[in-house]
Amino acid sequence: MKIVDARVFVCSPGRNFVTLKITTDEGIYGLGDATLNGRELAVASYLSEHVVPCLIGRDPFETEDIWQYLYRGAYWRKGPVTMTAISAVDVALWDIKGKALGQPLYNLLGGRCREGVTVYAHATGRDIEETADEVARHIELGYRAVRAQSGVPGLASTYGVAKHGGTYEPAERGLPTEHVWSTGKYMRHVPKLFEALRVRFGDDVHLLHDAHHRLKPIEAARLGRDLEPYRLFWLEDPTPAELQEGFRLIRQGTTTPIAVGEVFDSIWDAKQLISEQLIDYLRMSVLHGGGITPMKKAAAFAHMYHVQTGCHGATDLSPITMGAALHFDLSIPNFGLQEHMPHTPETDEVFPHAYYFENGYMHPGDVPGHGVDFNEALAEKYPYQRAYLPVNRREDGTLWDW
Ligand code: CS2
Ligand code: MG
Repeated sequence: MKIVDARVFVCSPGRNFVTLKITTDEGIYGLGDATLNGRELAVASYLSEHVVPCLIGRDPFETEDIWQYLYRGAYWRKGPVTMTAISAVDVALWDIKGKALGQPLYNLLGGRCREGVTVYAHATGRDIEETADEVARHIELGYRAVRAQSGVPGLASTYGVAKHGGTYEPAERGLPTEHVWSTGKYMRHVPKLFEALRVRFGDDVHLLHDAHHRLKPIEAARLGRDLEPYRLFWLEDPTPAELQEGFRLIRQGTTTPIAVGEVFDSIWDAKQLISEQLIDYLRMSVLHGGGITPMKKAAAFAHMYHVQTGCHGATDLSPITMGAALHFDLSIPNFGLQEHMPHTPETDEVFPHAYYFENGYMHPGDVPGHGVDFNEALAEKYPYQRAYLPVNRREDGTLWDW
């Protein structure tokens, strides 16, 4: 079997997505997600201009060698643009492999390790009460785990909370909006949110929170300790993770479990975090983490240190990534939890898929490959529109992490 064509599609059914379609001489095609929120065209160009010419004529079954070729053969390694592009190729090739062998992807990755993939939903609100009502709604829908993010008194906006209610979509068309941030206001507020949630919902539902890279390690230790009475399933991205040893300060200060990694594009970004057991969940995804090939290796390394996976699954990762991630989640021994932000109906129409939600679990479906398709004609009706993630500044104007 040979690769005879590879095309990149950029569309915007409600938000921007980049999709790679690789076609073989036997007519089988595979699909990969190449979406990098706010930098979509960089990945599209990297693929079209530099990667696609090298794929034509290759055997799509040679996933390992093609991955090594694209990673080490480029000389310039790592980085979100490069690794998202490589991910798209890798996932598309695994999709082809599954289709050619007539097997759902999970059977090529080790087979089922569990009945279904436990997912967590997003509950957001402008205040504690609105957020608690959203937690209640998602528990009603059957979710066993809910991430709670609420507005912070004294701040006009904060991460994870839609300005006017409804679902949260951080990328905005036009130039980046600027948000104002106060660590003090935030840290005083969050424990009150989780105290209210535990009083209303008791201890059974798993509660999570995303600090979104905004604290210094010692502040993260303090917040983790203040949240201990509410037994969070995890506190996510407590601090920017370039300084991996910085997480020692967090570990020394709290037993609240830590989840990190959605912005990582290589296991090297997490090696010390894992080997020193500074984190409990690795959030790397098959989209930004280089694809299924490296993620299997990352999960195996994490497993040695009691670290479980907690793959990123926001709406800026397309249904192709959700599909591929569910096959990955189902087939590894140290799966922890999968993020599930349902896409909009127009997105689901462009990306028809076999996966489904039932009773708090997601199931990838059993069709060959990853089970997600791409409606090219429909995608054309949603042309790309440049959009950016917001920028954050402290109250004195200092640029801060968003
Ligand atoms: C967030 C993401 O889902 C999460 O945990 O951190 O929504 C993140 O803000 C977006 O993926 C950025 O594009
Ligand atoms: Mg996050």
